Formats: sequence, C-alpha cells, structure tokens
Amino acid sequence: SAENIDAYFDCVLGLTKIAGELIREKVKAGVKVNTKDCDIDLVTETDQEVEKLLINGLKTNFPSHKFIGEETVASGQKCELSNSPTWVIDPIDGTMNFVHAFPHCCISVALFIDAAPVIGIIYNPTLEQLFTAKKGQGAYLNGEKIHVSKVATMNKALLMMENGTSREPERVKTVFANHQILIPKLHGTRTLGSAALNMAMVAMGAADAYFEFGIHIWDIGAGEILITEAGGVVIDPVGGPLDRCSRRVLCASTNDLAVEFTKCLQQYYPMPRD
Ligand code: LIP
Repeated sequence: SAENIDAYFDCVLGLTKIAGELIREKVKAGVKVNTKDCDIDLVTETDQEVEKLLINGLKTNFPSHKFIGEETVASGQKCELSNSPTWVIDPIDGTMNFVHAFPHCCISVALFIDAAPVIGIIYNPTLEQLFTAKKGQGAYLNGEKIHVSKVATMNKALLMMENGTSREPERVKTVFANHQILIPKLHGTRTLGSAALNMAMVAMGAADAYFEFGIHIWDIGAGEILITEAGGVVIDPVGGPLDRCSRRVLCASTNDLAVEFTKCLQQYYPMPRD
C-alpha cells in the first residue's frame, strides 16, 4: 500500500543519509583499495561497510524483505530477483571516483516489488545531490520536481557513456566502435563514472540519453524508476522492454530518441546474467 511505501521510503532515506556521512568522511581521510574482477574493478572497505549499514538497518525494520547488494553478491550470494519486496543496493556506485575523490560517487538503492522498482534513491553525498522517486509520484532532486528533456533526435542529444571496468578485448572493441559510430551523430558525450548518476543526469534533463553493456541490476535499479517517473524511457539497447538482469540498458528522454539509438548502437551480448 501507499502507506507502506512511505514507511519504506522514510526508513531507507534515513539510512542513506547516515551512509552518505560515512562516505564523506572517508573521502576526506583517503581509502585503501582492493580489486574484484580485474585491476580496474575496484572495491573498498567502505563499499562493504555502507552495504552492511543499509542491509542491517532495513532488515531490522522489515524482516521479511529480501536483498540484492553488489558486495553481498561479490562475496558469493546468489542474485535472485523474485516478486517479494527486494532491496537492490549499490553501496558506492562510482567506486573509482570515490577512490580518487572525484566528486561523483553515490549510494544507489531501490525497492523492487513484483520484480520492478517502486522506490529509487540516488544520493551523491559529496555534492549533496539527493535524487528520489516513488512509483506514480514523480522524480525529485533535493525535493524539487525534475523532468527529462524534450530532445528527440541524436543530432541535438548529449549522451552519457562509459568505458566500463572490463578489459575483455571484445568488450573494449565494442566501446571504441560505439564512440566512433556515435560521436559524429551527437551534440556530445559525457562520462560521470557512475551508472546511477549518469541516469540521474538524464532524469533531470541535464543529459538526454545513456547506455551501457556490462552494468548490473544494482547499478540501474534506482535510475530506472527515477527516469520513468521523470517522464523518460528505459529499454533494452536493441529495442523492446528492459530485461533487468541482462547487464544491458538504454535510457533516453524520449521514445523517438531511444529508437534512433537502438538503430545505430553496436550491440554486445556475451555476459553472464545477474
Ligand atoms: C560502475 C558503474 C560504471 C560502470 C562500471 C561499474 P561500481 O559501478 O556505475 O558506470 O561503467 O562498469 O559497474 O563498480 O563503481 O559500483
């Protein structure tokens, strides 16, 4: 019910603010870095600490809820998206930025019910940008309503795109191919280093599109509801509905713009599903 959603939202927002304070302190103090899949796939103790803080806090309040967290999955837990209420958590999206004190990392947390997001929070504690969305209630930045842009053609579009953290040769080739294909067709491209913040830029109309191959459900869960509540579209890069565990995403301010992208993107498929 709507009352439940409000209670879930208030609880997770409180925890997110506490976690944000922790991130701000660690950015000041400097952090020790470990690696995951390859030498540019980074993780820090803070990623793990923030994830624990959020999961423990939510579990205490909502003991029946399920969790999918980036670091819990990295430590071996299966990523299972059922119809039960499930919190999908990226404790620090943009860990590379966090490690370098580049001021664009965030906490990204979403509540999924029936396998679709109903709450999304993206919080950049360094720049104090708090993006929030609840299903059917619009999208907000620091309490003010946000909307996607009206851009409907690539020749007027600013695209968020990432190089990704894989050095797998075929993946890298696709990244370069897409730069070559897309740049001449666009106004320009930008890279924030965080899938969630890239999506937030589309939601607030500061950018017009974003796509990535290789992302995970925790990178895009909150971003999906933020963009759809801001009036935009989130689909599969080949066209058709988003497959949330497929490691692929395309977002745009308008459906026309999304369709134009699906026609010229070089696609990439060979990734294990979440
Ligand atoms: C990162 C993303 C970034 C993407 C990387 C990585 P992390 O998340 O947000 O946009 O290019 O592949 O997934 O690892 O910092 O949470």
